[in-house]
Amino acid sequence: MTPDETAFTDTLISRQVRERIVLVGVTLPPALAEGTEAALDELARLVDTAGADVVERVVQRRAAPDPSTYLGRGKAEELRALCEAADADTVVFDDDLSPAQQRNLERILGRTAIDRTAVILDIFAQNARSPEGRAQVELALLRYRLPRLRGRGRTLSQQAGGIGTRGPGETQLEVDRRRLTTRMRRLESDLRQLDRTRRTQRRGRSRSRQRLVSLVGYTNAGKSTLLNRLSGSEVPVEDRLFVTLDPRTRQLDLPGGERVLLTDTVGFVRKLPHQLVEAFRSTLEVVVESDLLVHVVDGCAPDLEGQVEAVRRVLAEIGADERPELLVLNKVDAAGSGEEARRLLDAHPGALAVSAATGAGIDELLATVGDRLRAGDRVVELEIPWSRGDVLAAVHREGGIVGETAGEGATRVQVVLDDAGAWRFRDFLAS
Ligand SMILES: Nc1nc2c(ncn2[C@@H]2O[C@H](COP(=O)(O)OP(=O)(O)OP(=O)(O)O)[C@@H](O)[C@H]2O)c(=O)[nH]1
Ligand SMILES: [Mg+2]
Repeated sequence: MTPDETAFTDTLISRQVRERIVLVGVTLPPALAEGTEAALDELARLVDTAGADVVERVVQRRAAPDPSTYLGRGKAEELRALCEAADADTVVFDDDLSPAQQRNLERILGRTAIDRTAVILDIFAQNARSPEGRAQVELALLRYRLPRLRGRGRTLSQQAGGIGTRGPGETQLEVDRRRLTTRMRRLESDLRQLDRTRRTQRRGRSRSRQRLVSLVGYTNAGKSTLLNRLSGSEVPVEDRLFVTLDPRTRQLDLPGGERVLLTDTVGFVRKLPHQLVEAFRSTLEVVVESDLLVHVVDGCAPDLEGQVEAVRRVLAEIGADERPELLVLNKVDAAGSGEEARRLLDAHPGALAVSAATGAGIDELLATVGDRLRAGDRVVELEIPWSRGDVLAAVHREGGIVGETAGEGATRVQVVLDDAGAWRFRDFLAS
């Protein structure tokens, strides 16, 4: 491996010592301070998961973020005094900081300033295990770092190996930038290769017409516990955020005798960094192609509706918001009588309450999954131009053909398709 191809796996929060962290949230109108407090509670959990200790939290109200220092210079100077008193190593902002804001803040604060995105990237970097997961996370980290290279140049230069790595007339910053983009291109090409392999495997599955069910939801909602409960497997489960990064797929036998594939994948969170969503796009493709999404909600979490909303926002970002969804309130053994849990069930007719831990409600869940998959079946009329023999062949493979007639330059086919099938052939629906 040349120096330009070595991995940049160092993270933004130190793993050698537990850093002392100050959290900063800003309330912008019309938001309420309570919302900011709740966001900071979650940020504290993220920081703890990343391996650091929160020593202070600050909530500030502002009319609008300051473009150069986010907080405003005066407030940033007050924050510096507070950091000194608390002997803090790093300040974590709940909102995204632009590279310039970050740089200016670091200068005023005299210590590292990072944002929520960086903390989430850090956790992912710690949890990634498979080669693909690691490549995805590293790519997301580099995309985050590239525009911030000036501020972080020191860290990268230390890794660069010094003498011999710098080309004639290149500044250290240029060297860093070149190494970083070379590495990014390498990762992108590795990921494309992995994606091609997966596509081939998927084509095999689509020929067998096995239905696909995906578990989605907020991180720590109990998706992996539910996968284990439903399929009798033993994927890792922990009371930590983002334990699962690599998707796991298991066979699942439904009460009707049908066998489907059940996939557990990465959990979502509010403001999931778009760099991660991008990098994980191919992993999350299984979600986009699912016949049914089982959306698992943690009945013990604060602000259930807010979490449901955050998950749906990520689903929309990956293009899976039109997939049929079954809402499942988990952990009812611990939260069954909770006021918020009851409100969620009232607000979403058809939602089920289960406990992946005790097995309560699981039989009903399995029966409902079967019903929902079958409910999608219907006869659809398609009009396929003669020039699209490939599409006609695909329809024959996937659906039960009811009737077929030749028309003007096109074949009209009546075929039984499920939701996913109808969606796949939506461009050929006869008017
Ligand atoms: N009380 C209770 N705890 C549960 C239940 N299901 C899961 N848990 C706990 O919730 C925590 C998270 O469970 P996981 O299955 O790892 O959650 P996940 O959604 O896969 O989380 P990530 O992969 O980290 O996003 C663990 O401590 C589980 O033991 C349940 O039905 N009741
Ligand atoms: Mg999990």
